[in-house]
Amino acid sequence: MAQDSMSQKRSSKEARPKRLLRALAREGLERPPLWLMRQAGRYLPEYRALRVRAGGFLELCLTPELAAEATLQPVRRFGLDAAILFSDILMVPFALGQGMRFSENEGPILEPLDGKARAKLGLERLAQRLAPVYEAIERVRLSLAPETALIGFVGGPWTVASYMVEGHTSRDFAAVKLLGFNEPAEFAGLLDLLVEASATHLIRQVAAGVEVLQIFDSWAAALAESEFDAWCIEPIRRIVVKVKAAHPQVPIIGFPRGAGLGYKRFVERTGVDAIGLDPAVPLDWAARELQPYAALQGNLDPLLLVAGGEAMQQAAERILQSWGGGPFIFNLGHGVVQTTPPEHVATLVEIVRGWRA
Ligand code: 1CP
Repeated sequence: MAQDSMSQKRSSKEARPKRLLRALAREGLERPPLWLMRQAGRYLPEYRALRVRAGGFLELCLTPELAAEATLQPVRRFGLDAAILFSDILMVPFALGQGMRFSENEGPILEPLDGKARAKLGLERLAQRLAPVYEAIERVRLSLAPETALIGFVGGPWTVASYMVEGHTSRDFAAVKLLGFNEPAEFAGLLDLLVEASATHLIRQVAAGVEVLQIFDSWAAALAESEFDAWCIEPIRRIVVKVKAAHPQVPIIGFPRGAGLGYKRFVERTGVDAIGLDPAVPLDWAARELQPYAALQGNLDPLLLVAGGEAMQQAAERILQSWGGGPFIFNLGHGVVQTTPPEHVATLVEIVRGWRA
């Protein structure tokens, strides 16, 4: 009898659609789903151990068993509503044939993209080079709880192009902007290649088992209005069209970080289902101007998660009050930073779980 009611309970739980998918379908929920950008990574001791085992970051991304384990670690520890595939936005340039390495201290270092290196880039080996990523997705799906959604992703073409052209993290984006201003046809060709590669990679991630997609345009704030339209909005709009043609049911979250007033045009023109917002976005403005058209995602300052305590609690509650009545996904306004105490993440999960609209 007890056994019976337990299995009944379990099957009714399995039948309930995942909370993240419900928010993305713009259902009103009693509490929002919660996941965190960069929820896997070096602030977790179990991740640091895994990275040592892998020998390097690229090796970790390209060994399906280990990438699946890194994906599952934060979900296991905190019980979040979604897992995000452990991978990187720079897997696309890697798969296009640009040499790269990840240094412990300097971050990504990419092969200089001179004429010769640029001519070498191509889509031919994309599927083969990214096969371990799709295998990692299949593995994650096998061990993920039925209520947890799996998110796949790519970088926005502008952000990925910035790493490809600059060769590393940039402060001023001088090389990539000057390529765009001085050699517009050449730069348009690079963005076209990235649109094609990114759409293909997203479509394959869905085929392997991801249920939600996010496009990270992390450096959108560096662009003036007309370049924001041409280099951020337009390539992402084209990716959304291609992905929706193949998988109309899969929701897409856009994250043009730091877009300011441009978030509104981004939502209107790209066709994304949800919009990721950085910590600087005013809560009332987003509720009024964006939430009627797209689910909101964000926007707690990642340093408040480092600080914890009252400051974090009050900020989290302000966000919940402002956005929790409509379609909303609780998240940070950018990724978890390395100095974050894991206990603060557990506290944040309790705050969001305990809140009611
Ligand atoms: O040393 C290490 O262990 C590597 C650190 C690390 C990690 C954990 C890198 C190198 N990438 C990742 C994983 C990662 N990157 C994920 C999956 C894990 C998760 O979210 O839980 C995702 C979604 C990304 C996306 C990513 N990579 C972005 C977009 C999001 C953002 O933070 O703006 C960007 C810009 C990158 C580039 C990148 N990868 C890694 C580094 C150090 C960088 C450079 C970051 C920078 O330029 O500031």
